[in-house]
Amino acid sequence: MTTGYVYHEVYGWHDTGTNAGLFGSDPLAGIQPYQHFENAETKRRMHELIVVSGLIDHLTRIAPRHATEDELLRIHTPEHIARIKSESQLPKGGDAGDGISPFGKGGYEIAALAAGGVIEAVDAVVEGRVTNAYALVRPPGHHAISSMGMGFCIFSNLAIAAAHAIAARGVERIAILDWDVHHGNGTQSAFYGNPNVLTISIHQDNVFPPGSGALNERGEGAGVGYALNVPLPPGTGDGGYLSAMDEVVTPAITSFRPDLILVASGFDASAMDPLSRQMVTSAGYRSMTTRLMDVAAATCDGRIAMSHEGGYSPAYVPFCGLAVVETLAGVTTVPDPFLPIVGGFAGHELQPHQSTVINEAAGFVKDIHG
Ligand code: 9RB
Ligand code: ZN
Repeated sequence: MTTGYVYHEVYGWHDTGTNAGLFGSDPLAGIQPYQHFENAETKRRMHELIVVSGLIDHLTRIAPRHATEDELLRIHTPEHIARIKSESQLPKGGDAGDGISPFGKGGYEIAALAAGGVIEAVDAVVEGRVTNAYALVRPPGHHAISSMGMGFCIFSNLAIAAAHAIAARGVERIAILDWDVHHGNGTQSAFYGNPNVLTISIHQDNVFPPGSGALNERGEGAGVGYALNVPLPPGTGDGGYLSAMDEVVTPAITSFRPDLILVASGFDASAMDPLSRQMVTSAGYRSMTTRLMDVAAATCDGRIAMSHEGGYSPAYVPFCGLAVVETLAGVTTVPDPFLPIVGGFAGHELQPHQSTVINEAAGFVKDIHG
């Protein structure tokens, strides 16, 4: 078993500027310049931990490439691509589309390298060069829709890679799990009418995008039943997340019988994240990965490719990410020093109000067929 790994230093050069978290500085309104929430640090530190821990010696490095315009066009409109390309040439760059997702000069090329990095990870898995793969890319992708970027995302990296696998590699059925704490609206919208791509998003109920990702978003037309959402209440910890894996994700993927499993892997459901109110620990992410590898072994010879999304705790994301990539590779390196603290928080066990949501989503699994 081998695990592929994509990273490039220039992912850290995607420049989101000096926004105070979300908002541009505005001294007259009391907003002091700071860092954008989506800055390089969490991802750069995860990569460095992968190197320093020695995990890198167990991984097969995969070089990213730029996604071509034709590859981007499988998901995005020509107008969106042209606008990003032209703003990318401006001295101060532009914005992905919603006014809170800035990018610096050359942002187009870095975003195309993120999408192309995920394509390369998927190709390596589909061609059997590796069993599974993790693409530690930036900018993230799962909120970007056909006509615009949003929520810090420029291009829909994972949807572009899935469309590539189908159009260029003959893959027929793909299951996409999104465990980022926010709703994977962009990935979902790309395949909303498509019964050959199952999208499952586990997220904190109604955080971002506002009003997106409710239980009743289930697909349209021929795709009805092939979008699943599990909007967990705030405060959900390892028990709730593992229950969602056991009661919804595993049965759904087992029924669907995919050829390939993709994961939008954000770490913003962690117990240390500043943008959400969930409590997942590195042990939780480790167990979720094991659960997914088990269902992948049973359905698609273990083929999993993961694409990095959000996660905003510079201290904790590296240990959550390490746990996932270690599990994919079947090795352990350094322990998570935070685990005794965050694992000791009260409330990790599955709670009744979490079960209510999970059971409702589990009720939709009967409509999924292979
Ligand atoms: C603004 C809003 C956001 C936008 C994006 C995120 C996180 C994305 C992520 C969080 C909050 C709303 C500026 C809503 O990590 N995805 O994985 N907030 N955006 N309203 N307004 C005015
Ligand atoms: Zn997120």
